[in-house]
Amino acid sequence: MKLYYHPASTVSRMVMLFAAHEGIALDYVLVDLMTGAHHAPEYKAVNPNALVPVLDDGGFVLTESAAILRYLAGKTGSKAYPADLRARARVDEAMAWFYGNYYKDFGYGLVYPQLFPHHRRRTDEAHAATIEWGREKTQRWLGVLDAHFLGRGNAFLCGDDVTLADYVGVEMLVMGELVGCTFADFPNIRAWIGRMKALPHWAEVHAAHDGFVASLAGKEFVGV
Ligand SMILES: N[C@@H](CCC(=O)N[C@@H](CS)C(=O)NCC(=O)O)C(=O)O
Repeated sequence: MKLYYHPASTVSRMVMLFAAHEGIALDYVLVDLMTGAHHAPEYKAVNPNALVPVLDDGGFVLTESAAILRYLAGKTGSKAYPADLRARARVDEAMAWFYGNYYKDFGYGLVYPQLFPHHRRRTDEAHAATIEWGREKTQRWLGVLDAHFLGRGNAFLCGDDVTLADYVGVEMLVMGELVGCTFADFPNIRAWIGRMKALPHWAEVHAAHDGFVASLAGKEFVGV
């Protein structure tokens, strides 16, 4: 199986870390987002969205990180995506929460506008208002994450075992390290991130991310 990916991509890393934990052998095909390789016609023939990641399992081409994670978990029978209907529904619920609620405000409201020129708003005032909005909404979501998902004495989002929701969630949070987020007001979140970081393969999967974070050290950002 091939995975088209970029190592600094949040949604690529979810799949990379899960695959590493499950011992799933993937042939990694680098799509260099920094040079615009994802806009090349050859890549758009693979994924017309011009985004990573993409899984190619013997010609079965699958986009969307959530679908890829579920497909790989199904293929290996991973307990990270439990077979029990209600346990699986909890994992789906948490995954949907991150993609639908959290990411839009945190990623598109707070992180990306501060990092990428094409996310910059047209005026300074509009730009500052976007970031303030993103920060406020993010604070609210983090409160829910800290108290509701992680506030029941559970080690991971859906209980005491790592599930697909943890791979999704933790990558969406550590992305914030790029703009100096420490989640200082949210002890359960910090502890959970620590537990995820202590799992095997974290360092190798996050080498590019860590380098990106280090390259931004000393810059002024608004974080949470
Ligand atoms: N919904 C997609 C999102 C994919 C996505 O946004 N990928 C980013 C990397 S994190 C990308 O390829 N960005 C390239 C660009 O925006 O030009 C998924 O979950 O797989």
